[in-house]
Amino acid sequence: MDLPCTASLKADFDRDGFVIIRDFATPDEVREIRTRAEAATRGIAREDMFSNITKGLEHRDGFFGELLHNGRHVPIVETLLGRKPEASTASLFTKTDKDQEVHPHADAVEGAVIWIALDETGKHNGCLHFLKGSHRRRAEFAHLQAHTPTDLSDHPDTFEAAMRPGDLVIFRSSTVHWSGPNHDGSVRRGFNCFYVGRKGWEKGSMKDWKAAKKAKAETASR
Ligand SMILES: O=C(O)CCC(=O)C(=O)O
Repeated sequence: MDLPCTASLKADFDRDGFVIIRDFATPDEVREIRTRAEAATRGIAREDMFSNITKGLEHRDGFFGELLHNGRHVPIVETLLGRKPEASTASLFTKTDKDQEVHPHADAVEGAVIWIALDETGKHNGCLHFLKGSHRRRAEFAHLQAHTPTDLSDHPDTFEAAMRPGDLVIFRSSTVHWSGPNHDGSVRRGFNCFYVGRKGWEKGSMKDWKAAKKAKAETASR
């Protein structure tokens, strides 16, 4: 992976509210995330419209805790946000049901999200879409909700984020995003980490996670 120059990444992130870094994760990394995420989510049944989303992967497999807190993307997120991101959770987003949609919404006012494509994704199978610059027009889009349909397909600032396995998108939590239906039923998985963007990274969840990891290791060695 050739990392684009930090200054241009930051300029794009500040202007659009998201950046895509192509080929960020290697094929081996993608394979490991896929295999572990499938194992960690096996047997989980949910019936609601967000049954395709499994949060809390870091509690199911320490590998995801490492990625969430220490993944190679973390220093990039810090540079783009301009401060230490505070890790919230690691998740798997699938689209197994053809009708599953995540309607246009923003996740939060502060923070950032990373989403790594684990499969090829385009309009045909419900790729992510972003509304460029919407993080700077929060009041205008504050009414949007992930469970309420809003058609922004003809909006001039809509960006269709077609991605290949290993591509990474980093977006501000305040950037409006959505994903449409999976028209062709092909497998479409994304690995995502949420960061809340507050100060106190070392004092907050990182410390809790390290303590939980240590306690687990001590229990296992008894
Ligand atoms: O993967 C998707 O379909 C939606 C992702 C999303 O809404 C998010 O990562 O916040």
